[in-house]
Amino acid sequence: MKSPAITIVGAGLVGALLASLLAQRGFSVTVFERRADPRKAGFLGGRSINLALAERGWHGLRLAGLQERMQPIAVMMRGRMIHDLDGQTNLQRYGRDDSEVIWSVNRGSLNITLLDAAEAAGARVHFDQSLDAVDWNTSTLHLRADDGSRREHRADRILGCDGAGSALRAAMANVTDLGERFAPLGHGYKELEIPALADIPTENLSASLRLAQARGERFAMEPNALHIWPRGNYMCIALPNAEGSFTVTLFLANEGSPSLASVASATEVQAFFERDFADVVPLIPDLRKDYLGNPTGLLGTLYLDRWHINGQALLLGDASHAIVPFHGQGMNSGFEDAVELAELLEASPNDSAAVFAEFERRRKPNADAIAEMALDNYIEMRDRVDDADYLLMRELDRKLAERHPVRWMPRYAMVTFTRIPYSVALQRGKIQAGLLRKLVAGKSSIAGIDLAGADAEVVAQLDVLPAPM
Ligand code: FAD
Ligand code: 8R5
Repeated sequence: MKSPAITIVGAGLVGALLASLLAQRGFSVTVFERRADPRKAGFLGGRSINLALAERGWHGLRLAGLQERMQPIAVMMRGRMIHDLDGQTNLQRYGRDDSEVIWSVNRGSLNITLLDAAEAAGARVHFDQSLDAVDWNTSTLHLRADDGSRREHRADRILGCDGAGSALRAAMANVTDLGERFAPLGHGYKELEIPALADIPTENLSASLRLAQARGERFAMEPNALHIWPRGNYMCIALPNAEGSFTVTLFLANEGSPSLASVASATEVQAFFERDFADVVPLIPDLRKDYLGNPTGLLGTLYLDRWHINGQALLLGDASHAIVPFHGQGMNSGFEDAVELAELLEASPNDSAAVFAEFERRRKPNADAIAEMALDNYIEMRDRVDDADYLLMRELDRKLAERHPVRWMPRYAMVTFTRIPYSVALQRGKIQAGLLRKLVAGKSSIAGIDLAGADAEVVAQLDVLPAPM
């Protein structure tokens, strides 16, 4: 039997994984990617950008046979390292032990690993091919290369993995109302770099970091953590890179004070960081240059009512549900899309109309749920992590999880360490948060809380968790 043909637009993280999973299952896969081949063009040069990989992401990589290749180059992040205003730090563990952690991986290395696997599985990936338009009557993609040359490609089934600015989505919107809505967050971000310890001028370093540098240590801060500088309405975070540097991201309102608009000159940047992030200033030798030279990142949530047109085209990953970054789940949720779609297509290879409709039916509630939880987590990270009643709730959350391992799981853990559907995590999280709020009201320590009374409520309000996946 001839293998059904599938065309994928975009060989970013989701497109490359999906190409692997479908080629493995015997589909004839063709991919068109706008950028040059990162294996040739030196994607790894320039800035080091990293991503947090969690269980949903690892699951996709495992199915593509890539866990062994990524694990050695991933840096474990055990928890949040909170940096307060006077430079004190405190680690809040994400999970119970080192089996419940997240991993920092380099985007370039991950993309290359995924592309190698897709090609090894038989997918044909064409680089420097940008989707321009689609002729829906003849199901033909119109593609263009950088030198202006054009190409047409007949494609009966088109999968759009071309990211938040999807060209396929725009082409679909020409013929169908997708119910598209973009909700801007009102905050943007700037990326900065803490170089590897060897590359930081010695005169910037404290006595103990000078010793560490002399000993040849790689990192200027604790490597096995996601660092957070929570400052109320804004924050910085930093993720470690395997070679010893950290990528720092400042998240800040677009307008108002302070804001990306008000912190705009070299002097303002220096003064703002010295006031709010003093401990990290000496570790970012190019602070002003990074801030003024790097583009401002845009943040918001993309919602669509429809992800597909009949059996012809389907959007997945950021193309259909771009979200704010604060749960570190954009790629993770996109990988979950790729796995679910590959499984549905494998089961019904010749009924793409039914598969696309079923995919949307299953995934849309989960996409909406993680979009909402990602927005919540901004408030938690920037404002709540260092406050007393939050810390008490967190302690009780963990205590109840210990007392009721089959019923209670902190929402962060459901999202990050399991494949429990996001919509279930959201719904159970609401019940748990309601109980937590009630139990800690007026209390200042766990000793004052009636745990036996809490136990009864937990059993009454929460079913047994879905089986571990
Ligand atoms: P992309 O990875 O954006 O890939 C889209 C691809 O389509 C690109 O290769 C692009 O060149 C190509 N393309 C675009 N237009 C066309 C066209 N017209 N024709 C052909 N090809 C085209 N997620 C996490 O889970 N954890 C994190 O810690 C995390 N950190 C992030 C940090 C940063 C700085 C950013 C920006 C995002 C982060 N995300 C994170 C989100 C994550 O990057 C995205 O959710 C994920 O990359 C989505 O994958 P995708 O394949 O849908 O889109
Ligand atoms: N994305 C992340 C988390 C949750 C951390 C926690 C948060 C940077 C543009 Cl902001 C952010 C998380 O709750 O303690 N896990 O992974 C990744 C995050 O931001 C990424 C690096 C980012 C888009 C810039």
